Amino acid sequence: MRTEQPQVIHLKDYKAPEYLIDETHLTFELFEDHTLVHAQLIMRRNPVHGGGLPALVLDGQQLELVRAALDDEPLQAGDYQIDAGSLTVQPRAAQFTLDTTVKIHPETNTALEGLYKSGKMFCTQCEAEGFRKITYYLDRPDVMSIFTTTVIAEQHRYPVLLSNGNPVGSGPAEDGRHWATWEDPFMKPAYLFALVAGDLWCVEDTFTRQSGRDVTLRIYVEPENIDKCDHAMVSLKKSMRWDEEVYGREYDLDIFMIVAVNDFNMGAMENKGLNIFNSSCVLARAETATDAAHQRVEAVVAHEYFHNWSGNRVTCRDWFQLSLKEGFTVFRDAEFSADMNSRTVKRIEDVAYLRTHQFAEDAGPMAHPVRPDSFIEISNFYTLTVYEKGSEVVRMVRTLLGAEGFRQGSDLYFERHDGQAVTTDDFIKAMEDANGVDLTQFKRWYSQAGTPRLEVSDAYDEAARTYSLTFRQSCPPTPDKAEKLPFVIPVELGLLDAQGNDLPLQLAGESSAVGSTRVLSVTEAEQTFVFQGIEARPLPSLLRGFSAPVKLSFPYDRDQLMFLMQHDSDGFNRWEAGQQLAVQVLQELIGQHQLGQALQLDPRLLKALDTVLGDTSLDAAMVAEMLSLPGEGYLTEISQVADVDAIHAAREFARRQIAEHLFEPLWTRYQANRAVSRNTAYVASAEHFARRSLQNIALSYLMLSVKPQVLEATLEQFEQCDNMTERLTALAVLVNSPFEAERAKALESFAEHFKDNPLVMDQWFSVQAASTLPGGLARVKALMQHPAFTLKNPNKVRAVVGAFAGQNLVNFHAADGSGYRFLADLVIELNALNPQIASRQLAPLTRWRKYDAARQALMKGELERILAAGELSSDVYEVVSKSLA
Ligand code: 0A1
Ligand code: ZN
Repeated sequence: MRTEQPQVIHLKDYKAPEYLIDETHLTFELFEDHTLVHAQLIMRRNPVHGGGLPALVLDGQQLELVRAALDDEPLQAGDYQIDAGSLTVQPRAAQFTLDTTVKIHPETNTALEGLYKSGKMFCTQCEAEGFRKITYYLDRPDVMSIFTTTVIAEQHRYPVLLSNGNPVGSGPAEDGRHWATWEDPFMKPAYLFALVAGDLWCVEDTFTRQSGRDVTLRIYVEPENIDKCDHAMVSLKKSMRWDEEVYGREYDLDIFMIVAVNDFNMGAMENKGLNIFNSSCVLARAETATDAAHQRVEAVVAHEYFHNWSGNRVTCRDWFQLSLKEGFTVFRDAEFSADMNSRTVKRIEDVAYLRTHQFAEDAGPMAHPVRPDSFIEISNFYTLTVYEKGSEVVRMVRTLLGAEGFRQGSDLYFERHDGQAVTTDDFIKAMEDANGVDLTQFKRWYSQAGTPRLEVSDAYDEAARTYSLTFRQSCPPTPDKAEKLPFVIPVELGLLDAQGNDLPLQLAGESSAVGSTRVLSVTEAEQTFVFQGIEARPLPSLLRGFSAPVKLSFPYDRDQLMFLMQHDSDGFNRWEAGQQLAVQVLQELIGQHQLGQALQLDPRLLKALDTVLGDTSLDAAMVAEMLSLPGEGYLTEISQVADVDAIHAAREFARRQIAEHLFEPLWTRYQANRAVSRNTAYVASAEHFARRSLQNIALSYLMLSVKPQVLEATLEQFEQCDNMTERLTALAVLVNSPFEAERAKALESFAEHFKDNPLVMDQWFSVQAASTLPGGLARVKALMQHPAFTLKNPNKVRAVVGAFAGQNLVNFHAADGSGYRFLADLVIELNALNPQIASRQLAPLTRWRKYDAARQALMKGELERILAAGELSSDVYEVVSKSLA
């Protein structure tokens, strides 16, 4: 809970630490009703500062100080000051040793930050500022130290004792206890510290580094999950090889460990040599995890592994630099996934996610630059902007420099800053120095919030045979800044002739064409590019591969979009043309609904989708992506004022029309793909993901027809399949269907079968919470009474509350405000249990500006009620107060 007035921390106030910690020696004595932490810190005055010995202020929260000594002399009460957030002592020399012992209570820690218990095991989460809940320390990323950790616990309950680095000793202790000591030879900040104690089993493998040395790999899980680790292990080995091949980065310790825990606030954590994972991001096997879950495991394992270089060996100077490690690492994991699976499909998924969620954040009250200027609670800044937009910024650097130049830049960055805590400016400087370029203007992507708009118009001059494109960029005001300076926007493009072929591209002033797809740098508020030698008016394909995170507009008509859908040589832009066509058609339906007119679907959308369905040369996953209409969340994001009911009605109408008019081709493709699935054992590979994704989207359309043969097929798939992807889709299709008896029976048999598997039950919860059938809130409340539900487990909260407020928009935004009231009550309750989760669940309420006046009033009313609830954590306080500002 917030114990003092919330303080705003500013980047401009950064000051190097007064003292450094060369060595950190920790001993943990774990008991059932408390834990003792002994810390010995070998410290010295930071030489970057002048003389004098200012007071030493160590961070510490919720710690009971048992003992403190300075250079072996016990400190008496008057020798130090303690307040809610710190311990202050006065050093007497430039070098000294500080010993402390504190008592803490992991057994009652429901915030899941610091040392806590997940089920029967002890584990830690220290990023960003959790270490201060473990011991008094300089808990900031620019204080790096060598850690030695001893863990002492009851042998029987906690046979496995782990920490960072290499194991250096272990043995029995008194009273049925035992100990283990770990030494991490690499300097690291406290946020990378980790400790685990529990009754765990592990799968073990080895990886041989390019340079020849072996690394031991271990994945630790609770015994019942030992059969669900293979996919993560394979993913880990692929990641290690990929980082060697693509970035020239080898692993550095003799052992790399992953531990799966059930109670975890985020996806996973890159602690040095000892990654701790939300079990949902490690455990996967065909029977219990979907294709999406398999891909997520592969991506998160890679992400955490890649942090070993982009984050651990080179870390952040302060938390404003978070995107230094997160944006870069998301970019690295996205490229890894693209290399392992379908590159175009991965890009489509990422862009759809960015445009729905990050663009909404960038347009809302919590909008902030990729490198924020200030915060109250750093936990609130693990955002889509820092992660996903941050990754887009790194991607643009690569687009501008080319793959080779980018690699030279990253080599220089790692070499120059190994072992240091640095800034995003240092990252860009390495890119500049390695390539001899000036990225000063480009750096505005780090300092200016908001999503730029890029309006494009064209002109064709028949006499001169020139074609010109004019770009106008602007960026809406955000809470931090009203006026924005122009960005550097890399626009990758091509020009299509009447046959759909890319034309050679020769800009005015160039002596010959330079390729048929190229990157233009738009750097001014308005800028025109002229192409020469163009025989007839071409059709531009703009922002290929989504080369910049902007809102692009060009006045395409629907026939032109259909043409691009079929002919664009850029797979991403073929999909994008289909999306834009669907957006135009859906917006027309929304308008009709608002005017009370009968809905009339433009048949061109049906024709375009029919063509896609009939194109057997197209990758099945691409067909599935192109059949997916833009989501309600995206349609909300691009509306001035989102009409929730009209959006839902329009989209559902279009889906039904598609099901009706394209029943035959959908049925054919469903049956063909289901037949293959029926006769093929599950494989987690791109080709198999593709088949199942087409099969499953086809089934979800087909069910809208309510035909008996589709019900029969759904039940057959539900009962006979060998994997969770097919089973869960069949269940979701039934849950959203009018077949009540079949729905109830399927839900019951699923729950009976999987009741002991919490991750599968999360899926069972979330398909129901996301069902847009009427009565959503009542269903959600009933789900929360289910014995498998608990507010203490973040995955359960996300599965029920997150799915309801984030995906079930018609029900959450019910006009009577019942959804809002429910969420506010929940946030107030969660605030006391787990502030980070409470604050994340709040996001949908903060978007009130998007809705009509009546809903705005209801949403704001709930935010005000939360604010008045008192005893707010800094996490919740910051989000609520900024949303109301
Ligand atoms: N660094 C981790 C994410 C993470 C951040 C904060 C956490 O607790 C508040 C936990 C994990 C990553 O990017 O994977
Ligand atoms: Zn990360």
